[in-house]
Amino acid sequence: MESTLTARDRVGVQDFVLLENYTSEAAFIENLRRRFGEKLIYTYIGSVLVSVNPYKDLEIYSKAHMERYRGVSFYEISPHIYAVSDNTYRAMRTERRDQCILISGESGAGKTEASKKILQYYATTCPVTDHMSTIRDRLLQSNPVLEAFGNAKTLRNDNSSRFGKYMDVQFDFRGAPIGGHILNYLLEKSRVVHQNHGERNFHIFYQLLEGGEQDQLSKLGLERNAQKYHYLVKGCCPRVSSINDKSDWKTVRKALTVIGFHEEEDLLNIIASVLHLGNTQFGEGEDGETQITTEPQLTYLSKLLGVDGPALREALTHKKLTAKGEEVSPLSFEQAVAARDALAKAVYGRAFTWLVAKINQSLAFKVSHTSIMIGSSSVIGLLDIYGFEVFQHNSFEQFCINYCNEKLQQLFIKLTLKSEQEEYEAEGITWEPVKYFDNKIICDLVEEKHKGFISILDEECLRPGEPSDISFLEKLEDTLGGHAHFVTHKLANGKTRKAVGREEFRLIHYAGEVNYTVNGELANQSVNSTAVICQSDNQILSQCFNREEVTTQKRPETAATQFKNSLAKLIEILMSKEPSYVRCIKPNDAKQSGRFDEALVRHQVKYLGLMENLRVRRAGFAYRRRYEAFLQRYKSLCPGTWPNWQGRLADGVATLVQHLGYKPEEYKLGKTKIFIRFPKTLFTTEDALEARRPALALTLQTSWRGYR
Ligand code: AD9
Ligand code: MG
Repeated sequence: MESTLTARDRVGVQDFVLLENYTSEAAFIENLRRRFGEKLIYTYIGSVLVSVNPYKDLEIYSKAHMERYRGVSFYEISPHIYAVSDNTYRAMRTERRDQCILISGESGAGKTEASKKILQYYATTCPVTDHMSTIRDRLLQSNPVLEAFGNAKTLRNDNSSRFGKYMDVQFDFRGAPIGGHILNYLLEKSRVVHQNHGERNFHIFYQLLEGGEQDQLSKLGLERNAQKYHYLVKGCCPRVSSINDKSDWKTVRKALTVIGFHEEEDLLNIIASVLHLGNTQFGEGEDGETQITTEPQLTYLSKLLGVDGPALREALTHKKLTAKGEEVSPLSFEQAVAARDALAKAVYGRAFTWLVAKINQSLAFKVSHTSIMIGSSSVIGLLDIYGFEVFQHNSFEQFCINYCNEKLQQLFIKLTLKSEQEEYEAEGITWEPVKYFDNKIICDLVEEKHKGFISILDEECLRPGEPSDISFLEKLEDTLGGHAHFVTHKLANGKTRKAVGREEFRLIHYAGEVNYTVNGELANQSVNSTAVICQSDNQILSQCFNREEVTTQKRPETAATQFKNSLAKLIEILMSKEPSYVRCIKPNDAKQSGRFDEALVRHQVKYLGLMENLRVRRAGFAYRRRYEAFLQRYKSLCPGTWPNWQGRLADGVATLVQHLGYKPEEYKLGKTKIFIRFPKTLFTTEDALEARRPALALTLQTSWRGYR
């Protein structure tokens, strides 16, 4: 018994539902810390996996590890991302129900690594035939390509995903991967033209300059020196010690080949054109009008973008006053710079979306190969999406990210409560209502028709004349002034502690308070449709920009509405599947192994809503287990059930718990499972078992067990 206690004390419990003091945040964090200290980075909250980034290779992802988790019951073995992968896969196959794995956490917490590990698990353990090996390779190779174009070095993560990603992996009736589909969300386009100190632009630019062949670069008019490009040096760190741009370039090229990519020249032209746009400078001509002062750049640009030089010059220095462009007026210097940056962002952003579509084509399930399988395939979706963000200055991008997190939290609450309730009902056990904060009120505040934040924003953008940030803020105050979760400078009186600036509004999110700046909010809403690019003879650009959207009289949707709609679709997709959750935590801000910064972890436990999660999960009962498994494990503790119970399973369990002295208030017997209210009861039984079988205690010592 002594050794068990020591092991439990040392490595904590592997399922938080077994914490004695489950409402205590301190106990929660202490359990995480102990396990992290023992290099046990995974812990469950029921079926939710909590993962702490170790910032070093732990050698727990080998093929042998994968094999250990194959077909093994979730709670029989220490927590692992492979346990979630395998459990999800088996649920898909046995229940024939689509699954999804939702991975969340803040930047650098390990979401993308987790999603890659899941994909690798399927690629390695699922059955494949020759044809399918192509799909499997493409699924794996889509990652380096998307990361090159969509990831960047930030202060928080050297390989930070600057877009949200949802990926469906499709399996046939034999459980082999046969296709995939990716949805991308909100690429951080502002990074194309600006980076904060210590950050970089998207990896692909540096990869091309470092790894591209000399004649390739010459053709593109580029020099092998990132310092030469304005768009690449704003963060003052073109090189990063953890990144090898040259070898990454090779990896990306290879991945593009596997995906079956043929438009490489056009793609390179686009990357290079963004760099030339960044180096395009303006000055004042003799007539006082703004003009381009860097002629060579313009020549390259016209060639790379495949558009007429004079038309491009005009687009960068003049604005159209009529839809057809018969009348134009010159842009000021600042306006020309803004037009140039907007063009760079639009070109890059749309090329990224095009790339995703291209990858989707190559991952598409081909009917001709295996038409008999149609209708019997199932899907596992992987969601790797940005966690809650709070910076010194929060803009529209943070607003969208945090709104997305509100929606996912809402989904989580709904589905977790629902599945708990359903299980109790199925087992014939009375459901005891759980107290929790329902964040629907905040989702409504953002998205409700006519009176929600996004509706007000749309209305303001559609108003004739120049939309103004101030009038927008006033409108928000008029409509949302009485809302408990909305605050502005004027409305602050006592609702919150922190100050709100005059150009800010504050939302009180489920995870905390965030001030957002409205500065430029409205200007950012117009979805760029740049007429000049519609004439491009670059294959990719001509598909990304079409004439129709320029000539149409209809106002395009605002970026906020587009995001809201894409989010609604995502929620619909997720709702139609059975979810599993991976919650990632970053142990320190220094990207160092072995360091556990309690304050930082506490903050994330709060923002991920983990205490709430635990409370819901522990409502009523800490532990539940199917009769046969319970009996199998503990039958040796009771002469009546040892060596084998011959009668009904429920009677066997009743005999066993009676012998063990369980009090009526400590447990309930359902139709197929036993429910135990307190961890203590289980611990006593476990201790008794280990006293009988010390050898078992030794083998399991490093991962103190938590059974369900
Ligand atoms: V962001 O929101 O895209 O900025 P992520 O995706 O949450 O972020 P990522 O998966 O990229 O973080 O992890 C950051 C870094 O942590 C990785 O580059 C690895 O160096 C490190 N990491 C993450 N998970 C693991 C792991 N399981 N084992 C070892 C890890 N290292
Ligand atoms: Mg990521």
